[in-house]
Amino acid sequence: MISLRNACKNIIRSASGLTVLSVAALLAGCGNQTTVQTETEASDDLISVAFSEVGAESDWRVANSESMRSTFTTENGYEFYFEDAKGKQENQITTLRNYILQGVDYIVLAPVIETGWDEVLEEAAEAEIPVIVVDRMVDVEDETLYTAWVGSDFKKEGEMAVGWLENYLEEQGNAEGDIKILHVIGTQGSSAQLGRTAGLEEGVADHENWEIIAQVQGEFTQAKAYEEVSEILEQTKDIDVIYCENDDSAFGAIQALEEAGLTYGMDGDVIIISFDATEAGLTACLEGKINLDVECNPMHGPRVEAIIKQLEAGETPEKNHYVEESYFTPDMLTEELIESRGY
Ligand code: GZL
Repeated sequence: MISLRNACKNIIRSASGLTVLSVAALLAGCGNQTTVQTETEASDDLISVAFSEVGAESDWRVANSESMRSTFTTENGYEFYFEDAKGKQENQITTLRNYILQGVDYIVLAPVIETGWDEVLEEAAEAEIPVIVVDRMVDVEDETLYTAWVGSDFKKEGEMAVGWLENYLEEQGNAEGDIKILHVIGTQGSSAQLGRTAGLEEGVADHENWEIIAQVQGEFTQAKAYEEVSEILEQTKDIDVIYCENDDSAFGAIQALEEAGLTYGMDGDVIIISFDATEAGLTACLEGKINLDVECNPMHGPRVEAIIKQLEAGETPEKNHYVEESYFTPDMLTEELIESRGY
């Protein structure tokens, strides 16, 4: 007796070369109709890796998707499936269910937020499909529901920013002055937001002269951050620091500051702190528009592949794989360094 998954898998395997839709028609007998986007040909001896991505909300996210695509190629021995959830958890859950029905070998999940994954991860476990979580974390009752996680220590990123701000204010002879901080939050409930926010809020709690005057939802996008910061600037221009939880929202804040006639960056009145250290972010930093850009490395493709290779070899990978990260200020940067980083 073969499991439903293996029956579906056998249909898929024998359907190599068919279009996804015709494969879907074959799968119809396996349950609800499903269509999944394959980015490589189906083949019997390829390892099928199915990735559910958050979206394309930022330069960081685009680089993250590209790292996965360029790793899981046919030439490297993979059949790669990719779905962009457009920032919606319900889309990711539907995608995961399609992957389970498809009978893929591995699921890779970049979860938009931490909660709400228990049920679908239990379904993946019942189908005996290992799930590797990348970037943000999942908060589940039973941590055996995912095989491994690869990503950043987001609270440490926030702590790096706070430590830099302490030193910078000291150097500027402003360690004791009142510091008014506008906090541009990333996607609410995402690990990156939770960690970077915790780092800042603990830093503010440790400095009685630091104050968060407002927390606005930047949602990791330039457009939303611009909209929210513009609204705040209509109420007050008495701001010393804007703490943006990614580069795209920093660009939105900068756009709003320029329209309000305020100066910012190395030679301006408002200190700009950002995260991600993407090419665009580091270029703005080199130009002195961003005072600090904390690195958050999106190149998870090779890291996920290393885990899959261990699993294929019957080895047990570490559960959590933290990426080593640093930060950048204008004086640390050159065009060559930025060019060399690959994202
Ligand atoms: C961080 C990642 C965040 C980035 C944003 O690992 O989850 O999501 O900081 C992206 O640019 O949108």
